[in-house]
Amino acid sequence: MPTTVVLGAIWGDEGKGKLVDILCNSFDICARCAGGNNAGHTIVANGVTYDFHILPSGLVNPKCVNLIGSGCVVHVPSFFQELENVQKKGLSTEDRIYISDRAHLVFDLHQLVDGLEEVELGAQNIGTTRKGIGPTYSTKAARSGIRVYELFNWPEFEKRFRTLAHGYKKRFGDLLEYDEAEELERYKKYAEILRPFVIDAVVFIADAQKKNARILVEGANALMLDIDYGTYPYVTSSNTGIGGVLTGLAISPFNLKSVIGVVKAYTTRVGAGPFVTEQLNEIGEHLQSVGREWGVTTGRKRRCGWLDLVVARYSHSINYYTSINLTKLDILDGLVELKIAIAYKIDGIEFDSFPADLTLLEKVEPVYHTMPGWPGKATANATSYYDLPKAARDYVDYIETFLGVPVDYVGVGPSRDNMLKRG
Ligand code: 2SA
Ligand code: GDP
Ligand code: MG
Repeated sequence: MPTTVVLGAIWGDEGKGKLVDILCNSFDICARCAGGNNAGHTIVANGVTYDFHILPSGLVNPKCVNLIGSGCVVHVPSFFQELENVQKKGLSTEDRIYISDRAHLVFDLHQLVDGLEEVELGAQNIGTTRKGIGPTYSTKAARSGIRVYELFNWPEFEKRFRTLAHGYKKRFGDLLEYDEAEELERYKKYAEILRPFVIDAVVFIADAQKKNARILVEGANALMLDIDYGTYPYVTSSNTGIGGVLTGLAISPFNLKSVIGVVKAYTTRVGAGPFVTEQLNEIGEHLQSVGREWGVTTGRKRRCGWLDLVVARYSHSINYYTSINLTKLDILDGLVELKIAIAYKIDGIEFDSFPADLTLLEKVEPVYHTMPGWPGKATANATSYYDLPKAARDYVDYIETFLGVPVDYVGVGPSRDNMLKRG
């Protein structure tokens, strides 16, 4: 049975959660493959707004079983807090959420270190969510990280935990105000209550594939935040692109039949780093306020600018999208003129690829294609694609032709109902 993957195509917050929730109706399993509770996925269903961070968005659909895969990093207190929050909103989670025993644990210690590293970087800071993501993937790569299953062998866990804390204390000295004994004590309790959620996810995914279960993979963050292909070092610390799906879930590459790239009708970025089409003017402010562009995890204002198809094409050349979900088209309602970056210029010379070298990116001037908006008409809450103003359909057609990928879904509002299926 083919697996579908939903991936953020740009710098995140494109509306992946909403698409995952809509698609979940046709899937048995929803699986996160990478990242941790730095992610913030919003779903508006039946008048209720849910924000998911480490939990997969498939929890809103009562028939869907959810997995936090081996490539993820899990802060256990936040996992339980989030579970409680969604239960309070009426979702039943019993026997519907599992964690891979190979996933790495994020400790409060990692979160403190995340903050200290950001302070150390000063003006060059990454603008992380301070959820401990970078330090946890760093200790994973350095082979001093601790995996979920280790919680169930307490003497060994305690030894490795103390070694980890000792290493950080040596590195940060008095700057690290941290109560090691207190955190360790809490994990003794977590070891008991976490057990029913922990599974061998390799066996789980292999069995699911044998049984022809329908698997939906929920990407977190987005390609331009990928540790290898994003705007390094202004990235998160996992593989947020298609590569992370295979390593994070041990899913058969031959089952991947559909990769949906989620692209916002304009561009946003939260945190530091290059952003060629950023609009530090009234257009940027309009997109930020009308689009309600605030971080779901940190509440930070998101930076806003025009759609950048150079970035989208680069993203497609890595993730090989089979279709696109264009979201938040309604936020462009009311604008007289729209711009789309279609090439970059450095020192008057035009090129159409996305450079790895950040010093080159600093010099880039975007080459814009200008299109008319649809002032006086609205896309918000449209119920059929063909009811959209002609100029809005032209905007969608332009993106589709430029990327050579069908735009199969168009978002015109935050709710489950505000998704137009094309074709
Ligand atoms: P981190 O915390 O180490 O992963 O941060 C590294 C960079 O990755 C960015 N990042 C994100 N970008 C967009 N959305 C994210 N999730 C939240 C949301 C963000 C928030 O849905 O709004 O609430 O601020 C997310 N998570 C990480 C981050 O900004 C750094 O640039
Ligand atoms: P994700 O991280 O990709 O899941 O996206 P976020 O939840 O961080 O941010 C997307 C925001 O846009 C959320 O507040 C969504 O409810 C909202 N949203 C998603 N699609 C649309 C859309 O088509 N139109 C509007 N107006 N809002 C949308
Ligand atoms: Mg988000």
